Amino acid sequence: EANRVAGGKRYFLTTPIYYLNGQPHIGHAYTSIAADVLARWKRLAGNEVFFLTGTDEHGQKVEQAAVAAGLSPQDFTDRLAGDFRSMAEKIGVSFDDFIRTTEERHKRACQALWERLKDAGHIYLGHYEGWYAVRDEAFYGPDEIEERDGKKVAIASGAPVEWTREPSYFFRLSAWTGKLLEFYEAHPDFMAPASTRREVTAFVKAGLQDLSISRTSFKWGVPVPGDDAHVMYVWLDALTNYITALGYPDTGSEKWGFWPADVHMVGKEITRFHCIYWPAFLMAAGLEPPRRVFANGWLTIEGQKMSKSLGNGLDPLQLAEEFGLDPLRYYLLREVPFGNDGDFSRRAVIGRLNSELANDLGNLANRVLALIGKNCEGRLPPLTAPTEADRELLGPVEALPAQVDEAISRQAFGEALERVWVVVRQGNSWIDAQKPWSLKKTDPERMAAVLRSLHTALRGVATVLQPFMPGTMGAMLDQLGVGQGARALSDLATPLADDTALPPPSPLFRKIEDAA
Ligand code: ME8
Repeated sequence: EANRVAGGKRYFLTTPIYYLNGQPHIGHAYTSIAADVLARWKRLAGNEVFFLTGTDEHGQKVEQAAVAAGLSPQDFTDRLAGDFRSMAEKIGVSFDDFIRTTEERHKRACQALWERLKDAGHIYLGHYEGWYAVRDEAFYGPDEIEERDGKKVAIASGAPVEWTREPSYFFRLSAWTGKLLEFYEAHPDFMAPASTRREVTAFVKAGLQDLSISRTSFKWGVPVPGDDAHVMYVWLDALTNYITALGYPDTGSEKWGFWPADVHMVGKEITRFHCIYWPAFLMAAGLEPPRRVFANGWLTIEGQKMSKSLGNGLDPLQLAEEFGLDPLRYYLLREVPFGNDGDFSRRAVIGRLNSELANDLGNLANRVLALIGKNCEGRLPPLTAPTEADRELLGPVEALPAQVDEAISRQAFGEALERVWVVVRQGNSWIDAQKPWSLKKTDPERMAAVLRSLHTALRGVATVLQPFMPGTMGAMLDQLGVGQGARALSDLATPLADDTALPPPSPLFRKIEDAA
């Protein structure tokens, strides 16, 4: 059956773990909301989902931020991790686990991975000399830095770099150049979008150097087993979070069955770590690499780069307050093809809220439900054999779950929404063509059948939109009389009982006047 969506699988997905060096902002919310839509969709399709998010708490950058705040790193990170966690909850991120890299389980996993790599001969002690950017927690080669205003900075990020010389353990990354290229070749879906795949492949083709994976110049990190003078490089520490959460090194557990990850959702600036270092570490440790890394593009705010000094508007909670959480979530995934760079603009949010949510969808639902309330005593009209006209409306509705699934499974969230809006717009022209309001006197049976078809269409639309707008679509399904236990994709095959009593409808979206 072409319209069926396959479920029943284990699905493991992650967000980046965010650095605790400042407050959460809309950029973090962007990746987390996209990952959340994917997690909710996979659950709706009947999969067993494990959705991981959390915070990256070690490293010099966090240590320096703690000092600047006048707190110990532990107190500082405890406080900020709470902010990140509560932000995630408030924007509807339905995580199954929230990992903090300062947890004991994580130290254990990092040290176990280290020992495994060491025992297998992938780690050696040398010493490091080179350019280090604290802000990026990354080393740069001489060709990757330049001078700006008399200061040496990393070309890619603009972060100031310092000449660093210290003893360091190294991971033999140079040995993985060929194996990584083979791996990319054999797994065309491993990296997306295409721009990421091209950039990462080109970088690896240029040849990889061994990677410094320990530091002695500060203490805020996971101690290297057997050599307390060193803490682990924060990216080795951070990437390990994805297996810590599955209980590593206990690979016999039930939870471990979620490895390899189905997708790591990340921002495009951290693809080098996820697409090169991470699979190399894993393969070296005899573990499977993740199935996929998807890199979202970079968000600007009203055409401006997001700056450290947080303007009010960048706080996702304030934006959710201003526009409603669900319109905000909808906008973020609708405005630009996911994977491209994009801009956050208040006018554009308001435009989409007013036209697509309030007019196209909200009004259609309200019109249909008001007509059922008025003309059918608030009871669902009986199911009848569909006419050709009904099939014109309902055929595309039935095809929606498979189409949306196909788009969401490759993280094409905007395409998924466009598919749904094709049906929503069609619903609007269909009701105008069928004119149920004028059938009451002439053909009440056909009026009832038309309203029933529209109800079926609205149920299909609300069901597939739940992952994007969980609160509002929950309310819409309430108004449609769809019980809590009948909201999965598979429930769409079972029609609602005739005569189901529907509550009085109320508007789903609140329009906003555009001040500009
Ligand atoms: O990099 N546009 O953490 P981080 C789009 N701790 N996405 C944005 C964004 C923007 N303007 N700003 C932030 C780290 N993001 C590491 C990750 S993972 C093992 C360790 C999102 O706090 C995007 O997903 O700097 C980006 O990759 C992430 O936040 C960076 O968060």
